[in-house]
Amino acid sequence: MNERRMLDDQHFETMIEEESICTSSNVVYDAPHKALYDTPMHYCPGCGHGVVHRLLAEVFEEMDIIKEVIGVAPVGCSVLAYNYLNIDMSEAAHGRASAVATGIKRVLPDKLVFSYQGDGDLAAIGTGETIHTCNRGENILILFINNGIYGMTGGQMAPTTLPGMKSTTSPFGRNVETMGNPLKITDLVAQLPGTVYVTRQAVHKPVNVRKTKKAIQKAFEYQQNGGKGTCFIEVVSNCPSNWKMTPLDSNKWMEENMLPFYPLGDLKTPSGKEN
Ligand SMILES: Cc1ncc(C[n+]2csc(CCOP(=O)(O)OP(=O)(O)O)c2C)c(N)n1
Ligand code: SF4
Ligand SMILES: [Mg+2]
Repeated sequence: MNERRMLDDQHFETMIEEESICTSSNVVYDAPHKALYDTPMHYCPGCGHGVVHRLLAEVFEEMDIIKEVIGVAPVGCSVLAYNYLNIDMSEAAHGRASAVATGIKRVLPDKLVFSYQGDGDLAAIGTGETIHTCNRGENILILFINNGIYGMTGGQMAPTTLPGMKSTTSPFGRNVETMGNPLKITDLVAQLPGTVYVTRQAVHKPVNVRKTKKAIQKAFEYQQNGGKGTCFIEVVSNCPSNWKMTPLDSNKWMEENMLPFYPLGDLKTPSGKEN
């Protein structure tokens, strides 16, 4: 038997082995096919947006609310969220997602409404809408993906950019003397009487992915049970492309630099118990 033939036989055996293992009865983890379209996402490898989309889809399927949820997509990298989530969705002009979500919820109070927004969208262009939506206590979920940068437009400084953090508009690092302090908008909305559940999570590790999913689920459960105000979930995330790091390095950097500044955990819960 020549060497080539031996390799072919080995390859064949491996294939047979894989075929007998990869059967539908052996599947332990699969994509949420009902709530997520089976299409490639445009997000960069390692970007947190894709993980959060998946979590949303899992929650929709598990809570059986696919037909009841309405999402509002922002302007930013997640502008195309409606191409991935198989639910009713609307697009909003830059920063206005929570205002659009307010309108939808008021017209269709039985629907479960959420906005999905980046930090530039929510904490810069839409600061006014965010604060007033939360202060009015609209019964919606605001899902806020904070990667500390304007991802879509090429990595400009955002209100959430850390002190000393480099961006295309702060190439020597953010100088708070001239560029101002980063805005901890989640801490701010937690102080408003209209918010009922405010939490800060992440998706860089399995344990954090699970906690974020739990938070999303809780927020929809509160809304389903009548809701007593705005739910606000910040997900501290990464932007490997504009941070100019590998996905792995970006998660490490995020943990070492973003999390001390934006600590994870509940800031406000309906029961008043924070963790
Ligand atoms: C009124 C207005 N200002 C600016 C822009 C340009 N713009 C599009 S996306 C974006 C940044 C989005 O950043 P972020 O919300 O943090 O989302 P990310 O891409 O980081 O997820 C900007 C400034 C615009 N489309 N409309
Ligand atoms: S540019 Fe950044 S935020 Fe946008 S998809 Fe790529 S990694 Fe994600
Ligand atoms: Mg951003």
